[in-house]
Parts: sequence; C-alpha cells; structure tokens
Amino acid sequence: MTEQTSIAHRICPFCEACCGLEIELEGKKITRIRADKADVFSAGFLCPKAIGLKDLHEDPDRLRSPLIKRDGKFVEASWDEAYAEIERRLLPVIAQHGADAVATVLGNPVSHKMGLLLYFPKLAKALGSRNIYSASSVDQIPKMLSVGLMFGSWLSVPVPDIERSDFLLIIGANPMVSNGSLWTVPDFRGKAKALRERGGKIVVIDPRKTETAEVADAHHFIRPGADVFFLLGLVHTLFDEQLVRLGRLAEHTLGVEQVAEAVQEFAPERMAQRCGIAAATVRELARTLASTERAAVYGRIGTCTQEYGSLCSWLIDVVNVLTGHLDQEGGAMFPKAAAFAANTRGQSGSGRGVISGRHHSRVSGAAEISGEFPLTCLAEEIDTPGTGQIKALITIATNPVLSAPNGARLAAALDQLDFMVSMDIYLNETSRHADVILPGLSPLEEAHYDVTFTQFSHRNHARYSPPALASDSAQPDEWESMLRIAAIVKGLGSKTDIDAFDDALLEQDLQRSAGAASAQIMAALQPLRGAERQVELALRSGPYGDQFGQHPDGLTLAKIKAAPSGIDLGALMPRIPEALRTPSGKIELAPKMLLADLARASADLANLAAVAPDMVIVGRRQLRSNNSWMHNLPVLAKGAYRCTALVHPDDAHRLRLINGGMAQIRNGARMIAVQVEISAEMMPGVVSLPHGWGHDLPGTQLAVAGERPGVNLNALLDENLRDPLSGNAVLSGIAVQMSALV
Ligand SMILES: Nc1nc2c(c(=O)[nH]1)N[C@H]1C(S)=C(S)[C@@H](COP(=O)(O)OP(=O)(O)OC[C@H]3O[C@@H](n4cnc5c(=O)[nH]c(N)nc54)[C@H](O)[C@@H]3O)O[C@H]1N2
Ligand SMILES: Nc1nc2c(c(=O)[nH]1)N[C@H]1C(S)=C(S)[C@@H](COP(=O)(O)OP(=O)(O)OC[C@H]3O[C@@H](n4cnc5c(=O)[nH]c(N)nc54)[C@H](O)[C@@H]3O)O[C@H]1N2
Ligand code: SF4
Ligand SMILES: [Mo]
Repeated sequence: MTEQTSIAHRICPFCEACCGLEIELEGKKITRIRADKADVFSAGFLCPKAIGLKDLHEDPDRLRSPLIKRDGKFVEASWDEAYAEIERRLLPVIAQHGADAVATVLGNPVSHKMGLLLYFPKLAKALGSRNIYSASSVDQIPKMLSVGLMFGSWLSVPVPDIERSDFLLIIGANPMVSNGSLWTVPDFRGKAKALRERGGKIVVIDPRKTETAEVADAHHFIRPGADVFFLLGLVHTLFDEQLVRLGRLAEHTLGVEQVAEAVQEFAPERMAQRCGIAAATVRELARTLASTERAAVYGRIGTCTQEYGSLCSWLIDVVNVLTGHLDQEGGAMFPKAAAFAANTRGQSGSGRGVISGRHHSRVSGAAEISGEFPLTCLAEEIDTPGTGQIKALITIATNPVLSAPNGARLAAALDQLDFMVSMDIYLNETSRHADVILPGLSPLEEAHYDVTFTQFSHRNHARYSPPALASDSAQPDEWESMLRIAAIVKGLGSKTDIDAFDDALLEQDLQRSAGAASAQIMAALQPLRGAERQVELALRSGPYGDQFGQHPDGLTLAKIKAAPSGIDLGALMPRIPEALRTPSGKIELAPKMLLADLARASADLANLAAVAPDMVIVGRRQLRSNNSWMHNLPVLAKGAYRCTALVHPDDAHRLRLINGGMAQIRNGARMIAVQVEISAEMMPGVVSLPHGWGHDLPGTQLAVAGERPGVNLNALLDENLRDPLSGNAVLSGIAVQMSALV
C-alpha cells in the first residue's frame, strides 16, 4: 500500500534568503524538496542547500535525545534526567559565584529559529548575567552600532530596493553565493539580471573577483581592511565636487557640516595607494551615485569583519544619505516588518536611541554593545582567574571552537568550566565539551515564523510554516527547553509546569505593555502557547495587525496560516521620519563616537610602516556550505574538495606554489596546511580560504564531515584583534606568510 502524498510548506532555515519550499511527503518520508513557485516572496527560488533539509532530517548523527557526560563519556538520557542534571550542577555555580559566572553564547541558527530567538530573553532575564556573547560580534555588530547611532535602533538597517534600483555599489559582499545578508533577497541573480536588463549597473568592490563580480558591470580589487579609506575618499568627493543632495532628507538630518569637515583630509588622491583603488575611479563612482536617481550602496561581511568595521558600516549609509538615496524608492530603504521590529514599536519618529558601553568586560575592558560582549573575549573570561570569572556556560546553536578566532584557546578554556550545557543538534567541536547536550528538533518538525529576516527583506511579507512532520519522540520544542532552564535558575525546579510558567511570564509582560487590557488579550491568544503565541501577539499588535479586533481587516496568525505561500505586504515604502528612534527624531549623520574614530584612520594613513604586507588572508563563503555546520550532509559534502586556499598566479609563481599542491600558511606561531588553488580571480597579495572547516578534532560525532575535514581558517586568526568601537572580530586582511610544503 502506498502512503498518501502530501505537500508541506517550509521557509528554508539555512540562510537569510528565507526561501519558501515545498516538502513533498509520502507518509513521514520526504520524497522531494522543491521551491514553492507560489511563494509571495521567493517566487520559486531555491539553492542547492535546501535539498540538504532531507539529509539533515535523516542524518543518523543528528541528536534526537539528550546526552549527559558521565566519567568523560556521553550517554543518552531522558529529558527529565537532562533537566535534573542541569538543576543539580548549575544552581551551585550560581550560589557560589553569582549570576555573572554563568555565560551564554548564541549562534547564527538562533536567528532562524523562532523558539530560540523569542525565549532567549526570558532565559537571560532569569539568569541576570552580564556575560552574554553571540556570533553577532564575529559578524554584523559594527552595522548594528552604526545604524543604532544613526537611526535609533539596533536593527534599523536600510536595504537596497533592488527591484527598483538602477545602480548598486556592493562592497565586501557576495550575494551570488551567500544569498544576501542583512538584506533578505532570494534570487539575487535574477534580480541583478533584471536590473541590468533595464539599463542599470552593478559595481563590486572586493579583493576577489567573486561570483557577484562576475554578474556585475565592473569590479575593483580593494586592499583588505582598507575600505574605510575608499569610503572616506567617496564621501570627500561628494563634498569636494558639490554632489551632496539630501533632497527630502535635509530637514530630517543632523550633522552634515561635521561630516564635511571631518572628511576634508581624505581626498581620494591620498587614499588610492592605501586602498588600491585609483582616485579617478573613486571620483567616478561618487558622480555615478550622485547622478543616478535610484541607487544604493550596500556592504557586508568584508566591511564588518575588519579593524574599521564600524566606520565602514557608518560611511556606507553616510553615502546613501548624502546622495539622497536613503529611504527613497530604488535606494536603501527601511523594511516594515509585520512583527517584532523595534522601529515599528512605541512612539514613532523618535525614541531613546541605543545605549552601549553600560559595562565593560572584565579582562579586556571591551564595551557591552546591544547587551553583549565580544565573542572573542569569551576564552579569556573563562581562563583568567579572579572575581567574576566565568564558571558555567550555555551554548545555544553555536560552534565557536571552529567559527571564532583561536578556537584552540577556547576549547582549552571550555574544559576548565565547572559546568557546560549545549543546546545543539550535533555532538560537534564545541558541544563535545558540554556536560549536557539538549538537541533541538529537526526544522521539519517545528513551526516557524521569520522573526529576524522580515526586518531586512527587500519586500514586506508575512509567512508562517507549520511543522511539516510530527516529531517521533518526547522531544520538546527548543523554547520549552529554554524556559525550563529559566525555571530551574528561578528556583522553580526542573519539573515545573512549563505552560503555567509561560502564562505567568506573559501576563507580567502584558500588564506592563497593555495594562487594563491585558486579561482580554491573554484570553484572545487562547489556545496558542509558547513561541506561536508570541508571534500571534506581535502580529496582531504590529503595524499591519488587527489590534485585537480594532482593525478587523488587519493581520492575525490565522490569516497567515490560511495562506501557505505567504501574504505579500508590498514594496518598501519611505519611512523617514516615522522609523526613526533617535532622541533627536533626526538621522544622526555624525555620531560623536564614529567621528572620533576617524583620528585612528588618519594616524593609520600617516603611518608609513603600514605598507602592504607580503600576503594577507581573507575568508570566502561557498554555496554548498554554511558556516561550520552543514558539512555532515552527504548531498552537500559531495563533489570537489572545496576548502582550498585561492592565490593569484603571480603569488603562486613567486612563492613556488603548485595548483593542487600543499602550502603552509603562518601567522606568528600559528600555522595550517592547506591545498592551493591558483586563480586569477584573486587580488595579488591576498589569499582566500573558507571558514567553518577543520572537522578533525577528536570526540565529535560527525561521520561525513570527518571524512574530508578541511582546515580551520580561524586557527590562524588572533582573538585579540577587534574593531575598538564595536568589539567585532577582525577576520579579514590579516598578514600571513605562505610557503610551499613538499
Ligand atoms: N574566519 C571567519 N570566521 C567566521 C566568519 C567569517 O567570515 N570568517 N563568519 C562569521 C559569521 S558571519 C558567523 S554568523 C559565525 C557563525 O558561527 P556560529 O554561530 O557558531 O555558527 P556555526 O558555526 O554555523 O554553528 C552553528 C551551530 O548550531 C547548531 N545548530 C544548527 N541547527 C540548530 C538548531 O535547530 N538548534 C540548535 N540548538 N542548534 C542548531 C549546529 O550544530 C552548530 O553547532 O561564524 C563567523 N566566523
Ligand atoms: N552559502 C552560504 N551562504 C551563507 C553563509 C555561508 O556560510 N554559506 N553564511 C551566512 C552568514 S552567517 C552570513 S553573515 C552571510 C554573509 O554574507 P556575505 O557578506 O555576502 O558573505 P561572503 O561571501 O563572506 O562575502 C564577503 C566578501 O567580502 C570579501 N572581503 C574580504 N575581506 C574584505 C575587505 O577587507 N574588503 C572588502 N571590500 N571585501 C572583503 C570576500 O572576498 C567576500 O567576497 O552569508 C550567509 N549565507
Ligand atoms: S538560498 Fe538556499 S539556503 Fe538560503 S534560504 Fe534559499 S534555499 Fe535556503
Ligand atoms: Mo553571519
């Protein structure tokens, strides 16, 4: 008898493009995964990683029940046993050393999991520890800082309105491979093609002639880490050639004169040698940006993970403002998410702005930004004795032993902890150090609403994925596990009635936000629970919501559920001043902290010793890989060996490197052995290696990944190098020595 065929819809959880997928099932068997052509947002696009959902679901190495380490070995345990172990071991640490002795680390998949994202704040509040870390500080925190200061909330990131744009300047991003970041833009290729077909142009600035550069009109190599000089040259030119046109933004912007003055010394002619881009090119780009009605500048990882990450992130939006492209159709615009966006909440047009630096990390004195410390401070906070030392750790969907600089130090530090919990689906390079591992469900077994990426989408929309498959076991949703740890910390015991606890927390929140109406709202949310209930609340009280009956035509979760391919909420609309949450109610073009940091760039420019090192290293993303965790999926792992070091033919010749041969890359005492791939797509003097590899550490359960482990780029990098403003790790443009291995 053949089982019945059914189709489930699921937003792909793997990258920021958030493509709508159709999962074809025969009973509980996944027979096919394809793009949902009717999806209102992704309209039939997917990439090869989507197919990996089947392998992930079926992966025998994926954990389905908790593991507890007993006498150095992991043994399977029931959920009750695992929670009891956490209670037994975590509470004494807090009692003895205080709340700050317990740190939490959040990883990239958290932003793709509504349960983790919506319930972490509850765990954090219960813990009350300042020691919060996340992948943000090896990624986008410089952008969060710059937009926070300029526009008043951490996630008010303007995104290119690509479907109506005629010119895009893309700096340090490769959306053809990454499928976009802080810019949710499925099918970048199709949209770039359409842009060019209507006569528009794309220019890419990158030390590698990337896949995105291949589909662009022009590409310019830039010296890694020197974007700040390129961007300062660009802003200088706008003033120098009287190209500044704020248009309707003029009355909403403060600080134009300060910026004009601050960039005076940075003429492109002075910058050229440093950034590797000719002054004439910089000036021409400034003119094109100023004279094209619909244009935007966009920068990503390459512009964030460097010494001047905050300045670069800021200058990109300074250009967007000065050319009048911010908040304009076809320019860089603010999405209006249906739920959870800080820039749609509270009073519109002004707010408290962002506050950072309320406290500093114990060892390096790094400032707290957006409630967290730099991830690169974690190891030293564990391995440096003294009051305030971290003694226990909860990692949540993160693998910093591979994904953060100097994982070796972190790995050694993790072994010094009194207690460690990993919420993770694999026994991998990081979770192997845990005492308890709590696995999450397969993405196909959980419901999903996209909390994060609707805030960065090139078009507004609302979509919801119910669980495609029922889970087999007693495995809870991750929000439940998180809440249970919160309950344990609160002293309620590991067997607390989790729904009653959830109700009590929600009632408290509602009393604060809705006052007298709270009981009525609580009743209206019945019978939903957990993360789904949070989504319903946010949607109904959000900018398109039905306001619990006050606007009957407005959005509810039920309406979104009734539209399996989503609800389109239209093209981006101008939102200034409504989206601003700065205290002044204006765009702050010249935040003090950023202006002050220009002195560092100026000194750096004057420093003659800062001539180009022999070789510098940068990272690279690949289509069939996602940071450190998808190398165990056979459908993605197959094919040519990809963890190669790309070098230009001139460098290969000079350093006697052979295509396919091995080379050593050294950074001081740290060294790795890599396979060489010679390619003219590299800028001479720059070597490119993907990150997230190095699956040859003992004690993991990753059979497929272990077959071709690759090498760990982060083993070379220095955890002490940070952008001083944001604390973000410097991952790009690190000087290395390279030599052939025979
Ligand atoms: N050199 C260099 N280093 C980099 C970068 C770079 O460009 N160059 N990029 C940086 C960036 S941008 C990022 S975002 C970070 C990413 O770094 P991390 O946030 O640490 O991400 P991953 O290394 O992918 O690890 C993800 C973890 O989540 C687990 N996981 C997957 N799905 C689930 C789930 O549903 N539930 C739970 N509980 N766990 C799950 C995986 O098993 C894995 O352990 O890496 C950074 N590291
Ligand atoms: N397939 C795939 N997709 C992914 C991921 C993945 O691992 N694989 N990771 C996801 C994550 S976590 C993120 S944050 C996004 C990132 O999204 P993107 O930022 O688009 O990611 P990358 O492909 O790393 O692009 C960074 C580019 O910066 C260039 N670069 C390096 N140093 C410099 C520099 O100093 N200046 C300039 N101008 N360029 C520089 C690199 O050569 C590279 O082309 O991708 C997401 N999507
Ligand atoms: S681009 Fe690929 S990995 Fe990213 S969401 Fe779409 S299908 Fe998933
Ligand atoms: Mo990232």
